[in-house]
Amino acid sequence: MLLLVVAAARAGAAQAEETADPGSLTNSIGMQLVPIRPGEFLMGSPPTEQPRGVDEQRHPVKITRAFYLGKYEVTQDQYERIAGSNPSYFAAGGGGADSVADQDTSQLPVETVSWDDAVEFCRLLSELPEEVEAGRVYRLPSEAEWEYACRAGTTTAFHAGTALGVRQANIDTIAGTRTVQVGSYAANPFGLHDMHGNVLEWCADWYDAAYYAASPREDPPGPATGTVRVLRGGSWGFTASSSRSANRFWYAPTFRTSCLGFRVAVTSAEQPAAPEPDPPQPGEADPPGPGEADPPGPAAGDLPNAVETDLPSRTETDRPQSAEHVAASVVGFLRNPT
Ligand SMILES: [Ca+2]
Repeated sequence: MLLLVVAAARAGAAQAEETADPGSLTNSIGMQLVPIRPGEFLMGSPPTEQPRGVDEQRHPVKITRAFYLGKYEVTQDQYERIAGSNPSYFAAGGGGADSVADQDTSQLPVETVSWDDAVEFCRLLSELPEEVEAGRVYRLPSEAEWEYACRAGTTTAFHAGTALGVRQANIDTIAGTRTVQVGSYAANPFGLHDMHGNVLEWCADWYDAAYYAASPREDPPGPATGTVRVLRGGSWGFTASSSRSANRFWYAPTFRTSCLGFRVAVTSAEQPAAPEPDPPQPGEADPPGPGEADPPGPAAGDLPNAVETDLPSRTETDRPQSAEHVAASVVGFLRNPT
């Protein structure tokens, strides 16, 4: 009987975590992390994807090191437990408290955090004794890691396809006026939630519009210097096009608004194991190799060897998201006077 109860409980847990990867881990504060395995992909967008920025030149990138990435954006509860405070606008005591008065805000993503705040959170989390013992050093994902994980083998404008609707992500709509609980929308093929929408996510890199033209093909680390840091994925205050997998944003590392949050990455001693390939079937002439059992992506032989050059002749100031970018910034400032 006990076995049946345990089995039933496990079945229930499996149902609740239908996207869980068998190689995922849960850290000492209950944060779930998904293994991201090495692979190649085309970073940026094709010229046919509109609207797009001139900084999205599509080029091949190889991620050579396995890492873990937060299954969800960092929550207000997690942030407060580690940093000792909750700066969020959509929280009791925050400027947007009225709009979440009846909500449990602990599982909303933390926002109104700067790049500096996010990096400090990673440092403090890494110093927890349990995390030190496990050899987990937390950091922000690189811009390339973020897009690789967001695309999860897809080549369309969004991991969910060529368009993004309000049933798929928390993006700007008449109804979408605030953050929502992390994981409220379906995960991408890697099991990651809210890569599109909810809060924009800080990446480790400095931003440089011209970086893709000269970046290394393997594990590009971002420019050596800069004045603004990269953010990815759009937010509740931005329209769908700003959530495109290739879309790039930037803000000063000290900037905070209610649209900005983050998720953590970790390169761990507990390296994700490669999935077991399916056993070859009788009569199968060319069984898949281990690499092919990984999430789908363009084969190395399909990757062009150079940055695509047939870019639209628009200037930086023509970025299609500029108007809403500025609008959301203004909204953020108005809602979060600092
Ligand atoms: Ca997000």
